[in-house]
Amino acid sequence: MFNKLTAMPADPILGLLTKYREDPHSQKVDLGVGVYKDEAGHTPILTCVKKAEKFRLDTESTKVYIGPTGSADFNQLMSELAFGSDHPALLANRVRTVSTPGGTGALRVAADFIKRCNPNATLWVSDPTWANHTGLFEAAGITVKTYPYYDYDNKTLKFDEMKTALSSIGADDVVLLHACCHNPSGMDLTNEQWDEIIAISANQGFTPLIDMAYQGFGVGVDEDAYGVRNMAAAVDTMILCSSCSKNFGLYRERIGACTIIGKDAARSDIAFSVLLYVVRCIYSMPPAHGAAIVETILGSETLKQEWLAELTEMRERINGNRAMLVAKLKEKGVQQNFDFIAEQKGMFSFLGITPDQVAELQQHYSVYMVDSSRISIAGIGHGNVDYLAESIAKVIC
Ligand code: PLP
Ligand code: TYF
Repeated sequence: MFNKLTAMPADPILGLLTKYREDPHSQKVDLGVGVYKDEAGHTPILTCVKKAEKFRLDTESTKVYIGPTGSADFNQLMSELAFGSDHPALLANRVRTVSTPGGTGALRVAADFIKRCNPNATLWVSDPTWANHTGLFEAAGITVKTYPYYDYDNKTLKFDEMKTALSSIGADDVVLLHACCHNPSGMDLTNEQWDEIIAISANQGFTPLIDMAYQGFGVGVDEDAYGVRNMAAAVDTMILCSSCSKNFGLYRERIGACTIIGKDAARSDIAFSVLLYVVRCIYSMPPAHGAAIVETILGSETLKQEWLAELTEMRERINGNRAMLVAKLKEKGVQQNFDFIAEQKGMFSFLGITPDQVAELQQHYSVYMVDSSRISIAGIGHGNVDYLAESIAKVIC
């Protein structure tokens, strides 16, 4: 049965982590996988999460099946977090949400749902996009194509080309947009650019699928949802895939949400029944523990304030790292302009160096990043930034 199989390549991002762990170098630097790390290089459990977990442990009375939608409270609080509690789509009862196993689960549910809406739909993703997007949607039998996005030469957006490409996409297709903290480029749309993309989406009639894996990591919880909120107010149909992995630090609990918005309440109900059918066919029901933590936090004003403070601390550390790396590179005599790193948002930026230079950094200096030269900014700290900047300077100068 298994004899005809040929080996698949390992996940290039997660594979780096294994290599890094096995490297004995005392000054090794991990800029690979996108997880938040503190100054000590540790990914801590948020204090608000610990408190919520203790509360659940003390009060939980059953582990009975939760049903395919997951927790109704979690779903409601997550859609309010994404859209704001008084959003017109919520008030018009057009929003339907299911809890999912992480943002990845939300994307896979969305993929199978799209396949049922239109088996011939093409999904358009930014060039570049998160490495898993393509595989996830192709696994559901969806054709994936790209629209221009990041300008590697000028470290900016190919905004005019992006608009031209989106202006030729029709109502049968789906366009995937990153809500904020674009993975892998760190290059986000400004609010004014979002306004233009939203106008094109409404005009063309395609369905926007917004992937929000980093709400609160860019500018702030509300600011990062600008595109999500204004898109949802302007189009008839939309899909939102959210993740609680980064902003609640719940990576291994696997919790996220898939939200659909239909043209009116009746059509949203029909679409929701299909969404639930899709869920039943994949994993039946989502895990409950992560959702219980998030709903406890978002449902308590005190814990929510604590969460917002911890999220702000994570965001500010990352932004501080961006500025620190740029300053250190200058200090080490690097002539090349890296100012763009300080201006980009979220966990990632491309250094913009060649694959050979990436390999040299890994082999000679034990500095780990994805082949594309994407760096995970959270891996930088006061303790390693000198060594990191010196290593980069030696490789590129
Ligand atoms: N979407 C993007 C853009 C991501 O970077 C990630 C990775 O963290 C995900 C989705 C999936 O997140 P999760 O770990 O919740 O499955
Ligand atoms: O891009 C990243 O690094 C994060 C984490 O299969 C991640 O999104 C990477 C690979 C993967 C799942 C999550």
